[in-house]
Amino acid sequence: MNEQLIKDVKDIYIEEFGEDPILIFSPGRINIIGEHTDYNDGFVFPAAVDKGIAAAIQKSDSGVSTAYALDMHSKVEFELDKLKPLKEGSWENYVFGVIAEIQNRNKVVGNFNIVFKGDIPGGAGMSSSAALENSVVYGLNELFKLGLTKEEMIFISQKAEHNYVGVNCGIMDQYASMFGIKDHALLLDCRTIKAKPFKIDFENHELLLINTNVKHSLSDSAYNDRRSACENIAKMLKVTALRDATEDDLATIKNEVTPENYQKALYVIQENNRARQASKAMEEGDLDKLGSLIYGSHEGLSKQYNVSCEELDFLVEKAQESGYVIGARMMGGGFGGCTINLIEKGKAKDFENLVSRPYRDTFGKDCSVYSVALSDGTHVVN
Ligand code: GAF
Repeated sequence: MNEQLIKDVKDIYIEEFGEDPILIFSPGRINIIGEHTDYNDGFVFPAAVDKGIAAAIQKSDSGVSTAYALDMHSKVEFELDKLKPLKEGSWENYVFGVIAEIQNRNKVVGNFNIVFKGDIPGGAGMSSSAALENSVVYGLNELFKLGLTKEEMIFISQKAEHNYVGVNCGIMDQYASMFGIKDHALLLDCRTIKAKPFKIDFENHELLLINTNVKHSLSDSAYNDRRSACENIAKMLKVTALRDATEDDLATIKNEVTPENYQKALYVIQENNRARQASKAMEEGDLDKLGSLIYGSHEGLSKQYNVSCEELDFLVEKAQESGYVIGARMMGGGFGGCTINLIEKGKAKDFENLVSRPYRDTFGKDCSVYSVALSDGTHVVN
């Protein structure tokens, strides 16, 4: 966790509102494998990271509430009984959405002030949105003693995203951000919301992110379209979700769906199997197997699910050429953001040198390299 972030929100809170706030840190996430499986009731393998959102929050007796997004230099005053979504892309929707969803559960929130700031690069596919939502719901739960469980809080965050932000996301991001465990990744069953933690200690390998610096827009209808395509096919197959279908089941309706949607459903079924196999490979310490599943995931995301882009494909190809990256794929919703790479320890600099120049020459912009530390989930900072 970045101590400076915490200090910044605390200092500004005191400067603006003249009293000591409660401080919350809420992390972003990575995902080893299991992409676009969460809203199909499937398996995902995320972990919280040491980058995220710091929030300073306290009650207000001024008769209004205030939210201050330091990164955007943007401050808004609002009344709790007059909340409605603002235009697409407004950062306020994350805050308003969480409050509205708490109110929908008949819990009473009083006026408050919040100041927040983050260090997750925008559009990196590392879930700055879930980190923000979780920081707000967690902070309000602390402040007004709402008695919400962590599980209730993540569903509030998810609903805020659906109803105020307009993205019909699954539960992976909110779960990972809330329940993260230091040095662990979580194999989450998105149907039961039960996770198995795996200590991430690859001996000779590590995880490395490369950001394409291409910003995706999840609320771009592409995400929601894919979700409804999956749900329609599940309905045609008379199953609750694609998690319950096999490749053979899908083949029975091949002529009734478009070839594009057939490939998308096939991807989901295969990716769900890859996520399960990945957990087995981790249990057995079979990193080569894990790596090839990760490459397989990218192939599916790119060719079947169609959520990659040239920049992501380029970075994965370079990883394959390197000889020391044993698995690489795009991570998150897609259309930009980061690749996640399973790379031999000590080779990060070599890889950076291998990709940086050709990336700039090809796309006219730089990519950025981050190493990640796996961290605890949303918590109060003392
Ligand atoms: C985004 C969504 F928010 C998640 O729920 C998940 O579907 C992911 O894309 C793709 O795996 O991060």
